[in-house]
Amino acid sequence: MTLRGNALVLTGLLMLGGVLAACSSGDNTSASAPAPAASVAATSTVAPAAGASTAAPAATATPAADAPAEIVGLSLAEFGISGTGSVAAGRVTFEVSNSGMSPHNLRVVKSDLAPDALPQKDGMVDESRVDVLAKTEDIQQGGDDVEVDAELTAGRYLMFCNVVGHYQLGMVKELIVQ
Ligand SMILES: [Cu+2]
Repeated sequence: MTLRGNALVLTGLLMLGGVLAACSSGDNTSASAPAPAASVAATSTVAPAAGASTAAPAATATPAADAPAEIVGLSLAEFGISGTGSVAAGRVTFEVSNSGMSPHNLRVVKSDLAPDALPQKDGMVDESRVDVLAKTEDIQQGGDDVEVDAELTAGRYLMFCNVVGHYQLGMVKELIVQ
C-alpha cells in the first residue's frame, strides 16, 4: 500500500509540475520571473531559441561572406607573366596589370598538364577544351589594373595570356592552390 501511495503522490507531483510548466510557459516572456521559477526557466529558454531560429542562420552566414579573398597579383608583359605563384584555397582575387607594350589578357584554368601542353587552335589555347575559371578583357598598354574573382579549390592551375601567339611565346604561369 505504501508503494501505491508513493505512486499516487508521485503522479500528483507530476501533474502539478505539468500545470506549473503550462502556466509558466504562458508568461515566460516576462524576464523578471521570481527565483522559484528557475527550474522552469531552464526549459523555457529553448522555446524562444526555436522561435528566433531565422536569426541564427544569418549570423553564421555573415563571417563566411566577409572572409577576405586571397590576392594573386600578376604583371603581364612580352612575353611572360610574373607575380604570385601560390595561394590558399577559397575566394581568390586576381589583380592583373599590363606592364608591357601591347595588349594582354589573363585566363585561369585548373590543369595538371605541363605549362606548354594546353590544347591549342589557331595560335591560341582552345578555350572550348579547357575550363576557364577566371578571365579578363584585353588590358591595353598603360591601362588600369583589372580585378577578377574566382573560387578555387586546392590543386594546380595554369594562368596564361590568350592573345594570338602569346601563350606559345611563354605567357603562362603555374599557380598552386593549397
Ligand atoms: Cu599577352
